[in-house]
Amino acid sequence: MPPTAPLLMGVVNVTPDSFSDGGRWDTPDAAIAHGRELLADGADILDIGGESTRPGATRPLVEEELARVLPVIRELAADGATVSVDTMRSEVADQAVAAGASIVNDVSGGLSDPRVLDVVAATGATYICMHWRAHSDHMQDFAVYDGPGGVLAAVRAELSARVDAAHAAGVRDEQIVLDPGLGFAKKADHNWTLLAGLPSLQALGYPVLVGASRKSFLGRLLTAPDGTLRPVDDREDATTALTVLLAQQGVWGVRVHDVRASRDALRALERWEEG
Ligand code: PMM
Repeated sequence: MPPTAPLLMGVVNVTPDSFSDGGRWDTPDAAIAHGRELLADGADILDIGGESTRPGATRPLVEEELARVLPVIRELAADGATVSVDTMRSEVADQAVAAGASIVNDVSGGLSDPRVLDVVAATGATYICMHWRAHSDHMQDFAVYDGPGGVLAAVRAELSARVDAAHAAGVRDEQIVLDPGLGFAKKADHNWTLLAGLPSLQALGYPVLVGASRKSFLGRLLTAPDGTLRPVDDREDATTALTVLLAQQGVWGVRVHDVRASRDALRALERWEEG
């Protein structure tokens, strides 16, 4: 039996400064229109975020983050979309769920604001718990994995500890999805090791979501002979190839910017598997 197709999570960054699409959808109307396009392209989930996590980013005020995401969540949830809020803040998670989000995507796995776990427990939202070590302004200082088993063993153990914290706050197993956090306190080779080692993370017993779309390890992979990294908006073919490979690994979800390309690729894979 081929694995079930992964859910496609389309990215709606309502930010002026995200690394891949910063500033393109930073008004509520533009973000809502973009979310609708992603739905038409075949997104299963819309991930709406108001804080950029690109390396070196500074954090918005909580009021700014709320003002960015709430109108977008309200409108897209009213359209019937499954909405995820990409936030590390309990106030934002709480108000986002009240506005119609059913998934809390916390890139800090509850480390930045542990009260996010209380909100998840109280609301029953699905919880995407990502591997994370530090805020973006200094996260690359923490891309060191010298212990036995290297990056894979460390990410596995640190995610496991976050699951324990979620349980302690009252979050149920059925709510939890794990994410290796590609690019967050990770060097390019760390990301490839994590991708190759996904079965070891899946063996923790939770669904897994992966966000590789347009990240800098793909830019590095596709470096030109003169040493120039492949630009962010030209990493789509590699991203789509990873969607297919991740589907074959049986992941629960793939977080992408270009939903149409990944949807087309998954259709081809599905048809292939039918024989
Ligand atoms: N990556 C980014 C933002 N949010 N959420 C999850 N769960 N996993 C990720 O890998 C992830 C994320 C950064 O990428 P972006 O700036 O393109 O949104």
